[in-house]
Amino acid sequence: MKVLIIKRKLIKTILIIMPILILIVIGLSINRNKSYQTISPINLSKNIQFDLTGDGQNDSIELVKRYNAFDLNITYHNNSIYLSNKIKDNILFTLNDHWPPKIYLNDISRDITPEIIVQGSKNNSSMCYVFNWHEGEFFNVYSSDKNIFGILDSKNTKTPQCYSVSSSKGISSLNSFMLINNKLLDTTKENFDLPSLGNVTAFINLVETPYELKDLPDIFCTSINSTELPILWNLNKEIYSYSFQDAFFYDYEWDSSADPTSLKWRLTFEKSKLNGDENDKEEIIFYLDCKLENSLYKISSLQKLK
Ligand SMILES: [Ca+2]
Ligand SMILES: [Ca+2]
Repeated sequence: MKVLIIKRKLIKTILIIMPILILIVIGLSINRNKSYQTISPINLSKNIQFDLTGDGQNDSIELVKRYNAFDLNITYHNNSIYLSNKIKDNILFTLNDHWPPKIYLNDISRDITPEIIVQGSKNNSSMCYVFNWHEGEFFNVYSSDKNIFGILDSKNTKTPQCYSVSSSKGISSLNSFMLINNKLLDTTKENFDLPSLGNVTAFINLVETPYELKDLPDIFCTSINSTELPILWNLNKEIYSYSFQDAFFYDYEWDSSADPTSLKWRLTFEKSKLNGDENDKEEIIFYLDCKLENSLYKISSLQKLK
């Protein structure tokens, strides 16, 4: 009789605890998805440490102003290097208040150590570099003056591919590569298209147009949150003008053939006061989500920072 009561109690306890455990697991997985889906560069104002050399020891990246230019200083294994020493003219980026450098870490070569992707401006034009750690040294494996850079197959079963493209020249300027065994493999001849580029380019044009449009082009998903589109009518274009600077993107959901179904974009624009002087400029940032809808990649979410 006693054994039966204990068994009942045990079953009761399990019935109470199980749903709680399931809820905790679901909650954790949602949180993991959330943090995974943010598309933010490294916050250089905080002293955040990363292992850039794959030895389990944290290293640090610091943005510094040096010789009238922006430089990146990396401290690792008691060494310290400037990434500008790894490129031809020794200037990563020129100083620019409304177009500061952004750093993204992503393991493009899938060897545990992240590649360092840096976007910024040199004499008011975009510049992008990829640095890779290999055999005890940092190397500049890729440089481009195109203003859009991103990664497809970023976290699926395929090898990640990087893409760069000029927003003004469009798809004909598309360039792509993979990093295989720390060597760059040019895949440009195999890639003719970039999912969501068409509608993101239309979005860039929409923001740059010097007046507010009455009707929006057909680039948004019907499911887009109704609070998000009004952002486009609140840009005060009678006072400000907008000029696209650069963008970074990656894919984060795929279909059964590992083709992307969802992509995230981060776009920066120069916001200038009409009739203002050179100092009346600032950077504004848009976050876009693009989803495959009826075989088109449409914008499913739009957010503005600043
Ligand atoms: Ca390290
Ligand atoms: Ca790597």
